[in-house]
Amino acid sequence: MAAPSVQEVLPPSLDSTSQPPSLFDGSTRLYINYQCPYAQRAWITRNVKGLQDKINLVPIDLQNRPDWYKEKVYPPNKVPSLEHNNKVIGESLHLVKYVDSNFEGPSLLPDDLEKRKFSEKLIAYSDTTFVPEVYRSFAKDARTLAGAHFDYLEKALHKFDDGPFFLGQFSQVDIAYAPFIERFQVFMPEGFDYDITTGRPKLAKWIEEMNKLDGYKETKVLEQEKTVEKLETSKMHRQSPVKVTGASTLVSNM
Ligand SMILES: N[C@@H](CCC(=O)N[C@@H](CS)C(=O)NCC(=O)O)C(=O)O
Repeated sequence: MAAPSVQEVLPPSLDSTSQPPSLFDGSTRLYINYQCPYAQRAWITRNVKGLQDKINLVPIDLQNRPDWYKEKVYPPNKVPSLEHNNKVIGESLHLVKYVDSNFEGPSLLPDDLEKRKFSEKLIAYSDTTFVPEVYRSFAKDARTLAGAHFDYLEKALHKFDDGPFFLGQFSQVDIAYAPFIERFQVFMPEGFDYDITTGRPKLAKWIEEMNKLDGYKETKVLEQEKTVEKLETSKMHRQSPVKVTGASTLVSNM
């Protein structure tokens, strides 16, 4: 029987009063924010590849950012970014690919060429179309406009039937979508009385299967909130716990 996984103790967020870590000392650091869906992509990748001991998490309080983050770590001043081999790189989709190909752990892309081609199409669709269009729809007719994009995903999930994930088996594609679907699934019923899984059995199954993955579950803000909140409070941090259940949180930090 597999040993039960030990849940990682999450570090508290660093803010404007915090000293930087000892930068460029050979450690690999993933700068994130606990509420950021883009950062979550890189965080999931690190976890599912079993790199918890190789890549240190450095959470940043985006509302009260330390100056050194922009000045010394990542001038675009966004998360995620990865400090690795004396360089810092950013952009979540790039980081998912970078971590997958430059670190040990199971590969998150299949060898099959057709699947690889489809992965490129779906990963590109996530940030060029799915994420911006669904957010934009909140100001218009969300049920119809966003609905079309969930239909697109439902259809994509029908393409390979050798598993419940976008390429059959779990891959980079699932990581690209998970943080956003997680938020839309919570927010759309509340904001628009719209359940994204109704009439979309493949999407419902995908969510169910995603929620079985420890490496993903550990990044889910709703489930982590209490742990993080406790840590923040114990360190007397000023960052108030952020709920992911409201529209403001969905669009904040974007
Ligand atoms: N395209 C970027 C987006 C990253 C992003 O927008 N991150 C937000 C937090 S969710 C951020 O750092 N915002 C701070 C800012 O824009 O100043 C990526 O995919 O990594």
